Amino acid sequence: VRPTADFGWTDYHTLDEIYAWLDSLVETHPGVVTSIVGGQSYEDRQIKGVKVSFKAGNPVIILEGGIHAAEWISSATVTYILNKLLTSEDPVIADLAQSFDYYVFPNVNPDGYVYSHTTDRLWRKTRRPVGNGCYGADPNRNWDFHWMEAGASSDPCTDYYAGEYAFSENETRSLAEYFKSISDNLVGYLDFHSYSQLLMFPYGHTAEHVSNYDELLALGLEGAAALARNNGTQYKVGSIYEAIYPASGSSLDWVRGNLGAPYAYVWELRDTGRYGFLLPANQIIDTGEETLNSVIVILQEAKRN
Ligand code: ING
Ligand code: ZN
Repeated sequence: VRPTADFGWTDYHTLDEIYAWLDSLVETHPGVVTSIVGGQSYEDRQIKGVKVSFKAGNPVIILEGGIHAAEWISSATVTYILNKLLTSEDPVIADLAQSFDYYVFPNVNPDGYVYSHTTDRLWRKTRRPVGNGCYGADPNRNWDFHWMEAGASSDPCTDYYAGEYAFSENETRSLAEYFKSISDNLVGYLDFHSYSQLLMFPYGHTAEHVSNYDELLALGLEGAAALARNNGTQYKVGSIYEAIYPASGSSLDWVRGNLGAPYAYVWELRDTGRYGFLLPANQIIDTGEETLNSVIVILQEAKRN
């Protein structure tokens, strides 16, 4: 397992490597980084994360990655941003690092992530046997908020299987409990998927606008402009329902609908289909850097309010 200094962002990492790196941060940033467990998977792996807190009582931001196993750039981008929060000498980033308590989970679907490394590179779901000889529910359709109302399937053999009932999956059920436990001062939820180059916000289950739709749209457009600055990468901005497709039972809708996080965003990272889920590792750093630019814009606004 690679030590921290060599973690690098030039290759995608295995789950064990990412978890070892998270553990190493506790040693390299004592008093700032603590190890946290957000939940448990069907195959009994931890949903491991870290909390970054420079001072007590800050408002809370959650970063979620890897809910879909195939989307490796999601986990890589979350670790990239986490590393910058801890090490950047840019005063803007250092200030944002100190202004919030961050709960960071690069791999909220660990069984799926392992399976995508060992067996099926394009695997999306969890890994529980769910009937008809098929495996896994879509962990981004299984949350208990307008569950199974739109853009989800009741067929266990499809990629968009919502599960037998809301929170039927260990991963989503345990993670939701954890999120509730840290939700007192929750202001932001930043979620990362791939691919399509979209920056989106709730809701996915309905075309109806969330209460701060206008602000989320305007801020999203500012974020997308900042994202384009380095490499010209173009993003579209809108609600999930409008920008991609109806989708209910997602973590983003649940966090917004149940916990009320005002700044809830999801990135569909690079690219637009040339490589799709198989984004080459030599694009991780550029993706991380441009995405961080948009994250900064959103966090600065969250800090002002
Ligand atoms: N896209 C996401 C999906 O779960 C999404 C889009 C994100 C929907 C967040 C709802 C909430 O379908 C991919 N590629 O997984
Ligand atoms: Zn996804």
